[in-house]
Amino acid sequence: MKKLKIGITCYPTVGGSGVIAAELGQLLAENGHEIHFITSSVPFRLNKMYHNIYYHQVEVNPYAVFQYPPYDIALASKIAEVAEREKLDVMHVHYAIPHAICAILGKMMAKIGMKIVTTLHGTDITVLGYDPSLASAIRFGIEQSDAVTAVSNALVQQTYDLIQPQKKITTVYNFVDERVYRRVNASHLKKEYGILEKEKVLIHVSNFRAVKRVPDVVRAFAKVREQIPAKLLLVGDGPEMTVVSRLVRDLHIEKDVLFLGKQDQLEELYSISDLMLLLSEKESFGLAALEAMACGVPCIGTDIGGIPEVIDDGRNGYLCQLGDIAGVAEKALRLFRDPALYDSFSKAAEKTVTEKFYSKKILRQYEEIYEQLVNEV
Ligand code: GMT
Repeated sequence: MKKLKIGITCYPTVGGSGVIAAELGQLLAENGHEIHFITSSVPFRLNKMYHNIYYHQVEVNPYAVFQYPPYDIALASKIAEVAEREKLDVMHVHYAIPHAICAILGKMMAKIGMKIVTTLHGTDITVLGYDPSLASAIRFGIEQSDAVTAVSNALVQQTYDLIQPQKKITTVYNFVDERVYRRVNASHLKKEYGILEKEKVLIHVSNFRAVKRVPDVVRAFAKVREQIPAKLLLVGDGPEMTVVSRLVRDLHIEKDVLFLGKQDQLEELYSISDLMLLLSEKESFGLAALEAMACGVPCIGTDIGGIPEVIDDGRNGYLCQLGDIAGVAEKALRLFRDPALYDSFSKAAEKTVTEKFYSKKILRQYEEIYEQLVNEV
């Protein structure tokens, strides 16, 4: 394939969409494309030097008269500046609003023929899509993009239901970097955290927003722990943390719940875990579940959004109804009490990643989209 100049915009802070954008940029660079990140700070997973990855910072003017700093305008101007100077072939933005709108505006300012690819990640549709004041802007961003992808079939359907755009939306699943996400020897961590060999380790990783239903995770864990020795690793931080800490205290399980805060090197934490819990009420994909599965950790998730496209119920994990805490605990115990069943789930989890969500396969799907657009007359 012809090597392209590709701009990428995402929210660079911790979050699945930023992770995917940063890792996609690295894989594209490894395939010989020239990558220009145009973001408000360096994407947090972008921690290796590549000669063909550039980073252009969006500076927002703090002019006192502005009640709200104009990030969108600053980003559009930066996209225009970079696109024009570097002659970008493609601008790939993650999130319909504001990023697709900024790319459309940037392209108009730059007056060049660059193509715009927009990837929908979830909350831009499943939360903002319910706001009537934003729905037309989201529809505009989608319809004016040259190609639109979404991270699951469920999200494609939700976008059509909520936003009703006249545009083809293609599912391109998320992926993990298999070189990073694999089972590693991190047994020293167990000792350091004071986790006993006989204890099962459950893990939850998220940004602790209300949609993640972390209290359900804690309640399900408390039921498991009534039956077998177990520890819960809570990884991440966010608005629900106070509620979660209070619940842990009220349930008197403080000594078995470890609040680890925001962490890198998640593969080490997954490698000491036996089960991942993702009990969200909205989840367009569930990248954290995929990362855990890549390390051989089965996952129990809610039967919501894109989670059933990641968890194959009864094969590599289990699905439960939202809020079915007793069901989650019962399924976790079933797995822990049957080592042969557990082993088959763990192997199936790894296989799902290498077959359905293999990074090279997903990379190729994005490359084909870019290729088709730049070859259009
Ligand atoms: O889940 C979040 O709160 C973060 C959000 C984001 O923008 O990073 O995650 C969304 O995108 C991820 C990557 O595609 C998906 O794995 C998450 O399922 C999705 N979150 C929701 O739909 C709530």
